[in-house]
Amino acid sequence: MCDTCGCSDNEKGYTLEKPGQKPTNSGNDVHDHDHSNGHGHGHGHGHGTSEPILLSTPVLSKNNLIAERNRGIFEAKNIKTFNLVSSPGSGKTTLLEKLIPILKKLKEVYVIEGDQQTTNDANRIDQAGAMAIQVNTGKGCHLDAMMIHDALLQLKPTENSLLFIENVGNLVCPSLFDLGENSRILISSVTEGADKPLKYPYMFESSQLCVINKTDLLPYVDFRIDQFKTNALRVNHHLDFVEVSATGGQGIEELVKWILA
Ligand SMILES: Nc1nc2c(ncn2[C@@H]2O[C@H](COP(=O)(O)OP(=O)(O)OP(=O)(O)O)[C@@H](O)[C@H]2O)c(=O)[nH]1
Ligand SMILES: [Zn+2]
Ligand SMILES: [Zn+2]
Repeated sequence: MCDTCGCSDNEKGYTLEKPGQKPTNSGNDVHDHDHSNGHGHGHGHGHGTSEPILLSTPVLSKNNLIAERNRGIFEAKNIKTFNLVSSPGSGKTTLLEKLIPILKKLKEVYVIEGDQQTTNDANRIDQAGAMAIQVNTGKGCHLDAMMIHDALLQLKPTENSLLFIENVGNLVCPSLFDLGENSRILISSVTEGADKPLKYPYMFESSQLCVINKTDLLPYVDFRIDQFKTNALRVNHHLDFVEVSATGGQGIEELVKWILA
């Protein structure tokens, strides 16, 4: 997690940006230095310590309080919320591009996009026809509940809608941060290897659905789906699976059913 990188202490070091609009700067530019000097530190304090900061308890309990507030908003407005987590490039945005035109026929769809930099993904979602807002986390490697809370104030999702949160591509830190979502969907592509559930157990443990993506590439990669599932079930025996090809469209209907169930 962030014990050494200190990114959990990233208070207000992020920006919010809607496609075609100027970013809302959170004001506090705490990221004017890098970590290449070999010591871990939280942001917003001096460099006088070489001790890694143990952030877990206070940072996570503060996050959990705000996540509960988000959950209350979602429940009150009957907004079904999904936190999409994965390693970089597993196909989260491509999947959303496929899902949006289908889901839009049934409900309003909103997307909060999380990346360290760029509005590329929010622009892609905008093109796909859903309302999107981009959260740029700067050096932070995950979204937290406060970022979602702030993004909601701008996005203003309507009652009975669907909200997808595309987390920062990272199989480690996002697992620790409850955003107030209904479900966590982990996307794992066949190019990543069947051992990922064992290497990154917390993410698999904390997810409800695992989407196995890029199945069109199965003939070209050494990936055994049965082995992957066995590994994932060892970590979380409640985990559901849907096998898809986001680019080809196979399995998307089954994924839609899971989302609407
Ligand atoms: N062959 C194949 N390629 C895919 C599939 N899904 C996504 N890709 C490709 O994988 C690359 C990454 O896809 P993205 O949708 O940008 O992945 P992402 O998870 O949103 O990436 P980050 O937001 O950067 O973490 C792109 O070149 C996609 O075209 C798939 O089902 N099959
Ligand atoms: Zn981190
Ligand atoms: Zn993406």
